Amino acid sequence: MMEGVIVQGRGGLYTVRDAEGNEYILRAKKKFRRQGMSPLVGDRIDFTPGSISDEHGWIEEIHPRISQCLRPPVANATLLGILVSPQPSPDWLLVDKLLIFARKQGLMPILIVNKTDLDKDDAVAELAKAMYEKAETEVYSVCAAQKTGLDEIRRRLRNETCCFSGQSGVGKSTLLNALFGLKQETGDISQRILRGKNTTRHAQLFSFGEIQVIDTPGFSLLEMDEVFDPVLLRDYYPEFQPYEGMCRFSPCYHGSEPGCAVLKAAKDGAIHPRRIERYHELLADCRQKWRERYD
Ligand SMILES: Nc1nc2c(ncn2[C@@H]2O[C@H](COP(=O)(O)OP(=O)(O)OP(=O)(O)O)[C@@H](O)[C@H]2O)c(=O)[nH]1
Ligand SMILES: [Mg+2]
Ligand SMILES: [Zn+2]
Repeated sequence: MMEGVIVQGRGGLYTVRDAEGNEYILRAKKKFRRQGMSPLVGDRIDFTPGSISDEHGWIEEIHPRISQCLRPPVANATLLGILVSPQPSPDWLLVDKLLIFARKQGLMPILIVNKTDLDKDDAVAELAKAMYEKAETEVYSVCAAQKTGLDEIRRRLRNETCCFSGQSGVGKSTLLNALFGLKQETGDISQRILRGKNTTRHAQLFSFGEIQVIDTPGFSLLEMDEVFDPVLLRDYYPEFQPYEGMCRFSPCYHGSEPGCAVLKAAKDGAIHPRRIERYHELLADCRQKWRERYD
């Protein structure tokens, strides 16, 4: 039996790399499907390689995961690198959802503002910093095209397995190419709709010494379809924590309750107003799904 990491999976065939860098094509044994478990990019596995006459070998065991992400579907990532750019313009609600997902799944999120060459007056980078620095989220600025800001990112990624995520066209693959001299396919932004065109189709893991990075296909829609008690939502907002226990009501959803310390902090400018606005949007969404959970 051998050991390796799944670096790619498509159509039921998995590419697995061993410690020496050799790659194998494998299929998953049927038992995994019976267990409702499907192998993910990033999984560490035991396998039997195919013999020369076989086209593929078999995944025998999947090692316990330290993290698991379903959108994008990857295992064992430690960091979620959320990319935004001036073009396509940032969907901050998507960013907030990704931050919540990451923290729920035990991934440390970081925010990367790419395409600073297109960022007039640093508007996007400045807004990102203003909104997220109190949310305990590191914000990095890079320009993948002009290769600036890369060293800081490389330093941050050391000893981590980072999954790049974000809308199609923000430059995930271009950044990966710039960071590590790769030649992953990248795609133009449609001038008509100013969106990317889903150039990357599958998650893929790359290793560079102490750094592992997973490129993933971009998306624009992210449903908070996982139903959870709306009172838990506030726990994913680090900037609320200083006010925990200071509201008149307990529990307080920080929705529209009188005497709410978080709402007051927002009004006083200590919490970014747009973060609160979007929190209320997600709270309403979460409450509705919670009410409808038995329908
Ligand atoms: N001006 C500018 N363009 C960039 C920069 N980084 C990437 N781009 C361009 O943005 C477009 C999309 O880049 P991709 O790397 O394919 O984006 P992606 O996030 O991987 O997109 P998907 O694979 O579809 O999810 C390409 O035309 C890139 O050349 C940058 O720093 N500045
Ligand atoms: Mg891509
Ligand atoms: Zn409150």
